[in-house]
Amino acid sequence: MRAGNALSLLALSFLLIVPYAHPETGEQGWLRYAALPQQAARQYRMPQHIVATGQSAVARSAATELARGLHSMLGENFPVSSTLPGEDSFVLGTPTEIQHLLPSWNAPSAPAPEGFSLATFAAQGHHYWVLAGGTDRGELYGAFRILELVAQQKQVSPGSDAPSSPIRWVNQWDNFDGSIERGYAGRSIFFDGGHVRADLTRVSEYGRLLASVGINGATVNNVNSDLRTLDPQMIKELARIADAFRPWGVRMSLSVDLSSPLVVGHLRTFDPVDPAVATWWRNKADEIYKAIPDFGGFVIKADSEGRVGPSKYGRTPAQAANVVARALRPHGGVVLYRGFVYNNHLDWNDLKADRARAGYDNFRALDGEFDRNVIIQIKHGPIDFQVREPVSPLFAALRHTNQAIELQITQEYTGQQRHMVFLVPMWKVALDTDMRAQNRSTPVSEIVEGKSFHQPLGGFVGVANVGLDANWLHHPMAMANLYGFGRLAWNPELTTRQIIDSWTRLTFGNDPKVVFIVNGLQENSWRVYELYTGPLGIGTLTNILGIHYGPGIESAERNGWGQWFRADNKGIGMDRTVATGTGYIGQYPPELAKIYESLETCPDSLLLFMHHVPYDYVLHDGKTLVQYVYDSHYEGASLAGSYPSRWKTLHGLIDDQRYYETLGMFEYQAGHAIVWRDAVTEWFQRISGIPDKLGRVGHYPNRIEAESMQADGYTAVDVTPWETASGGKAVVCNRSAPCTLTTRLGRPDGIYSISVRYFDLRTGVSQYDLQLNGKSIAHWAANAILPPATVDPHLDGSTSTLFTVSDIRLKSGDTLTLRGTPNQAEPAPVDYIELDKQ
Ligand code: GCV
Repeated sequence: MRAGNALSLLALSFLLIVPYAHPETGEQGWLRYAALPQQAARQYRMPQHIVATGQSAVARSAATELARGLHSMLGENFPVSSTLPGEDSFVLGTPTEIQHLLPSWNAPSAPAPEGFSLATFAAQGHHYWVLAGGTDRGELYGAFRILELVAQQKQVSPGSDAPSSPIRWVNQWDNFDGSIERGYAGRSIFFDGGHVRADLTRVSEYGRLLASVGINGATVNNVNSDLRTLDPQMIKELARIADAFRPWGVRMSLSVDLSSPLVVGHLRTFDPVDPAVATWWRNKADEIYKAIPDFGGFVIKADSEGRVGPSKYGRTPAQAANVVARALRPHGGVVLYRGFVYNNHLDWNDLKADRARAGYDNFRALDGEFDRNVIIQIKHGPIDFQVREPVSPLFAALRHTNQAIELQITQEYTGQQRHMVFLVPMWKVALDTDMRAQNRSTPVSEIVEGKSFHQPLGGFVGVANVGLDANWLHHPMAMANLYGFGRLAWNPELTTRQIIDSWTRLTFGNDPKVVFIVNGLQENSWRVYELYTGPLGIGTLTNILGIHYGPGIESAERNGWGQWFRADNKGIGMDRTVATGTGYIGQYPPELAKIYESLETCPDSLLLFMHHVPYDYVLHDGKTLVQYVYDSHYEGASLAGSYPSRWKTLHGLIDDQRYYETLGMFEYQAGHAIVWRDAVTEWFQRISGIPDKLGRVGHYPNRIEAESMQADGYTAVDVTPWETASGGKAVVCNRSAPCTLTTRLGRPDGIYSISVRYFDLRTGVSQYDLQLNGKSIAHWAANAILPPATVDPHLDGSTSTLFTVSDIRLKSGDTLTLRGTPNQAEPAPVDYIELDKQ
């Protein structure tokens, strides 16, 4: 594979498939570097030597990663040296370093600081592929780009690229005890038992994954920050994490509590305007930079959800952010001050109270008062990562302040990595929203890039919360969100299709059938999830007082959290209009406000976020609101129900480990989507008093309620909230011996699938045995690792689970028995059995 005189390496669409002999855990994410089919590999006529002109750890990573990836995919060895070997070579470095070795090479144009350019060059009878980075990070990003193209069997061509903005960070909400707030993939890769872990291998692997998509910063501890974070001993420990990230160009940063001068420094105050407080922050910054020279900066959550803040002293967020920023500034550090400041004790009886207003109300007046190294980190919507929200009006209100958009990769309100929800389409809607600030085009992406209002810093923050699970995020499909976040942060103009297509090829290979099915499943998954959870901008309709997972509709109402939708038996939705409501809509620039204010122009997808309307209100498509809720939930659950069979068409085309893991996830999701469907539709039917025109809601002819079966040992209990169990009831076995439920079937003879709806708690592992005419036909254990990560002892929409056995021949008069054996504090609970003719 000698280099030709150009980079025209064409190897598109080879249909040869490399058989999947080895099970894969998913730990490599999208960096699998699977061997290319020989015919495809042969098309890449590349130099076989890599020259690393730079000496930094990042420059070395660039060269060794390129060698590792090309070797793995193309099968040849790619030795790395620091001098020219007298043969065709890749040459990696900054322009100055490259010119030192190749004096006759002229840099095409200086790459942007973290950008790169790739060019060919011939000298002294050899061909060189010159990868020049604006910095060593740029080189690394260029090396990963070459590898990504080869892995997808795409052409590698000369050209250049650079990231959209300087801030491309992940946040991890990890606690020092090793738990992760809103983490759904195991324990922390950073911490355990109050300390930094001894073994940080996973941290370095995480750094590699992050770098491969251009992420350059990671805040490693929870924004609800441990008060010991800035303790001298802890800083020493934390420096080890920074060391592990450093070779990948990922700068570590920390979430800090504003009370640190008082709590850690033992001052008598943390008032930001007190000179002693300013000195304390300066000294602390000096101490940190001694231990961590490339430290990124601080993330600050203050005056929100129980965190203290400048309001304690009557000071503003700008005063608080600036005192910290001034301490970091000499070292090149930044402050990400979160715009997520709101009062969670709002008065439900006040019809003008509105949590969505908080970001704008708290920050708008401070525009221009923040120092140049302060960035306001703003969640993409004004509430809190619901399945659908409008963009925060704060983006358009800050015109003299750096901004970063905060996106949530961890699926707190979107299925907690037990449901497949590819979030890039949702993020694209936010980023592409044209705010029309100053009556001109100002899409959110350009605002946070700093382009719209000429701000020097800004960008993208993704709350990732990867954990120790081998595949990082638990659901194999969820890694597309981490990948997609990085790709969008680099270039927000990429399309959803471009992103998912690359991820699928890198993750599962280039087989056209695999690519077609996986792309299709992922691309529509947000829409599907929205269909069976929270419609029309109402919010996710999950239990907001619990773990934010299963349905729990009225938990949003009548409390101080302000996630209200103000339903009564006449209508539903928050009136946020200027005319009659909370006035929130008036926080948008006039052109956008006009669209949202009018029922005629407000998009249906945001209807209940912006307006209060009756249940028989007619949507733009001609359906009444309530009928839309019924139809969309049946449609969504049916689409989720199709995931297992669509996935099964890939059997043999994906390694068995990831195939079966994903299949199990899809089967679970299909069952849980029905819990959602039934809970939301029944709740709407009860409150509105308007029946489903198609007669589906509340009528389940194939269902046998557990409480109506003949019980031995089982007793009926009420389930709370009522809508999360069929008929509002379940049965439990409160004795140590097994209990049974029996029924005599009167169904027409035929082949059936039998589904058992039960509740899987973390408090024990109950056993279930399904018997037909006394003979066991299925046996399973309630041992799923469902959210919550903490023990939830409730029978509810979070623990409700479906087990299905297919291809069972039933005759009229058969006897069906379910035997449940409780275990520890799990009483083998059952909701219903459903028989569906196949
Ligand atoms: C880390 C939501 C989440 C909290 C999170 C908070 C935040 O309220 O439920 O777990 O706290 O957002 O973003 O600060």
